[in-house]
Amino acid sequence: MSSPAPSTDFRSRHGGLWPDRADAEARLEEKLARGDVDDVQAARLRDWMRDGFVVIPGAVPEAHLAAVDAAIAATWAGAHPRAHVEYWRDGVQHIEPVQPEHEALMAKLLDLHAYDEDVRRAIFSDAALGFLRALFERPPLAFQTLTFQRGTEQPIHQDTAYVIVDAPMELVGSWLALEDVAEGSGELEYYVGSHRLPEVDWGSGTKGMPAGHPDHERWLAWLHEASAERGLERRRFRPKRGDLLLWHADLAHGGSPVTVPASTRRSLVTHYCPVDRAPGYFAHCAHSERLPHASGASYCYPCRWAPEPPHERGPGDD
Ligand SMILES: O=C(O)CCC(=O)C(=O)O
Repeated sequence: MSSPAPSTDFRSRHGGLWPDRADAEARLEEKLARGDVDDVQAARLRDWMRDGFVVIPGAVPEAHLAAVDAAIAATWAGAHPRAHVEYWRDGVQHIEPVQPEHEALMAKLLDLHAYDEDVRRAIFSDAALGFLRALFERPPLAFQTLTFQRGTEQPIHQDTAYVIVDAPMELVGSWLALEDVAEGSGELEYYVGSHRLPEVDWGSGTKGMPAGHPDHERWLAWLHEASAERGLERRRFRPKRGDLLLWHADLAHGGSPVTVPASTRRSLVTHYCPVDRAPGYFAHCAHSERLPHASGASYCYPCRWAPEPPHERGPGDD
């Protein structure tokens, strides 16, 4: 896996997107003057540069959300035999083909965008694509989706440690609310502005954390300490159904504790990079090609089984 050449223009040794450049404000003014972005997009880009995330209310229309609900229900009922779930039991991770009984285990559905056009329409909403195009300056590639029913209680982390792209800082996450999110349901939480925390060096030559690194727990604790030292606000996301939050590759975020045990918090999470970048799994496992979508974006997915012709490929085929 390659990393972009280090540049003094960026905070990170691994480069980034134009809003990460030292002269991002001036670049934004130029884009406004040229008409490349409008006032609404410019305000969102300023939020992004300052806070490391942006919220777009009502990003996905109700009819499209209802179609996603139906796609999820159909998947649980067995409509996509190749679809997989991930769940944890006694500290052990399980990834298995979907079975109806998984639904009760708080399992997350993996990569539904691979099977379902209604899911693709939702992850490529006009609102999401407008913002991603402005950030990437080229079309996006959706390379992973996760469908949650409940709060994850995942410790606050930066995706760059776990979600690998050959240009590590050219990664964006999105969180689409599939229902109104209530207090105590394990809301997504994040430190506002934490995308600017000092960069961690795992000694791997990339931003990815080598599996089982002995400093993992220390790093998780440090994210809280460093955010608190800088007075960064720890905020919880309580969206309405259809609201979308997009976050920067290095925003420290996670799932808050579930204090109302039976509560659901249904959401669809997507990871995107620019279409000319490669997700880390391209080097390690069978995967689809970059498949064009009618929206102008592209998508791909890892294969958790032998590749099927014609558009699935083996590791390192690219
Ligand atoms: O939804 C959550 O609780 C956390 C999701 C998350 O952190 C991620 O997908 O990177």
